[in-house]
Amino acid sequence: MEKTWRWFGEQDPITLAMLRQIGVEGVVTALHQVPDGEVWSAAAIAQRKNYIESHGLKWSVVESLPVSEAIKYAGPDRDRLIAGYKQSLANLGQAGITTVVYNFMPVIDWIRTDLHHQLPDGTSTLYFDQVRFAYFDCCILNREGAAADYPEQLMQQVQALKETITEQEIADLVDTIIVKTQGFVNENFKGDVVQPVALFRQLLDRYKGIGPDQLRENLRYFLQEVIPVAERYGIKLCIHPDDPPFAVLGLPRIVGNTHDIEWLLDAVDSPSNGFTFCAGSLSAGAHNDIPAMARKFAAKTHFLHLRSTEILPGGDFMEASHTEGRGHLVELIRIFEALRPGLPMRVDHGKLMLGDGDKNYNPGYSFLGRMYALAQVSGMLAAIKNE
Ligand code: DNO
Repeated sequence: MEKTWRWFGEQDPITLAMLRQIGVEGVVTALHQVPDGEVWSAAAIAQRKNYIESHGLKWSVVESLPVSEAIKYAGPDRDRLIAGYKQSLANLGQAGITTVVYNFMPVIDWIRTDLHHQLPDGTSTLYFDQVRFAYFDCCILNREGAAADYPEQLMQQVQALKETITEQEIADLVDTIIVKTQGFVNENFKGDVVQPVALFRQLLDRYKGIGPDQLRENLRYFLQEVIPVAERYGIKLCIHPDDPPFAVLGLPRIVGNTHDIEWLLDAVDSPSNGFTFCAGSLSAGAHNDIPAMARKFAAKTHFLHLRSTEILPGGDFMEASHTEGRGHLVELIRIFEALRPGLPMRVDHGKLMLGDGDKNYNPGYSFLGRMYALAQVSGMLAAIKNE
């Protein structure tokens, strides 16, 4: 396995020199400065690649080359945007950067309701609270028909929360769900989002009438266009699964279980049409058996995200330690080492520990927490190699 690390570019307070000291071999990054829908120029790619290489590292994976919203909902602009996507792929391929992550989640990428869930040992982790999320949907977004999407008992808890939630908690919930978790990865919420709720509603509106089948057709259309270009340049495109892996806010999500992944891989049968095996996202769905999925999809996995989650009795979930939880990382490393040695791997969603919390890192992307996780994973890897 190649040990990689998600790095956010020259602005990242975690420098490449730091990464070399902790055993990182390859860099995962994106041209975050390029606005949505614009082509990644050969010059901008070369500049980033040279910067990485001048620090003795290599640019192993692009995460992500974002798929514009209008491609997902099949807006009038989609063919122009797809043409741009192909050009970006060609430019990456010509630069020899051939593992490219994307996702097809409408409007909102990964979702958490609390970025500072305190653990008894003094560290904190990311948390998804079902009741607070339903509150956000039903009482902040006021989405039409939202209440019908939740079980009766959960709605009773939402009613109870309504009585006690403070203005500050409401503001924090909006900031967490829309701004903080999205701002650094989601083109819809880049920069200063002045009216996040209003913007969010507008984005949701574009998906009115689009169910899972239609979204699948839009994904198929995209793949049929871009995969031939990826093939030409030896690029392995690898879709990131939905996080969490189930429908939210009335939006379809179509990469959340074994059936979905089979559909995706069949939609265009090509070595360039692959998967990012994110054990954390997949494990947040009680329906997913992670080691079984790893065995099934190892051949089409081009990139591995090693993290784990724990589903709590009421249905909330949170990030688990990298040595525990539903991700079964020991077994996963064993499977991928046997079937796909050399695959790039990164740890994900570190805890906040030992002062990480004061550093303003992107949520989930702490330094010490991720370094600790990388050390855990490196230990597992060494033990498995020795078996
Ligand atoms: C969050 C990440 C996601 C993921 C993208 C991939 O921490 O797991 O933002 O990178 O969805 O396109």
